[in-house]
Amino acid sequence: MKRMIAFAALTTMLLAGGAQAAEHEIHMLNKGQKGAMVFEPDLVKAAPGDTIRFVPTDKSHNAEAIKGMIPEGAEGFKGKMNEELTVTLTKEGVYGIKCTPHYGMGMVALIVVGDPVNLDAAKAVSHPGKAKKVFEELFAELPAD
Ligand SMILES: [Cu+2]
Repeated sequence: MKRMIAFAALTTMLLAGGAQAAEHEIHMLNKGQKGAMVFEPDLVKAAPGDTIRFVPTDKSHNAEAIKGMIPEGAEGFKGKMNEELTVTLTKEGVYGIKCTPHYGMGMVALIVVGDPVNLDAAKAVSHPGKAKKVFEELFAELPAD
């Protein structure tokens, strides 16, 4: 009997943990608050297990994890053009995201899941065109420790 109660408590805990996972929406836009071709918001703070939903609000965009800008052990992803992409991020760290056709125009986003354990590695990645400046600004918004 005792064992059953313990099991029930564990199940409740697991269910509660699942319910707490949040979903974050990032819109892919031709024009946003920061200008043309943007992810909005372009900086998301999430907890491990949270889901990110990339919404193709405007056409001709996608979301792709940038090589070298995801935590070790995390799986990369690449969304199809004009399609919604939902990813669940379980590994702690920062995730750099680009829109494949608008990377050089600075259409990038940064997602921080828990501790930014791979921050240095992610910062060391080089970017084309305007993406370099946008990432510098995004990294500057993170709390220094
Ligand atoms: Cu785009």
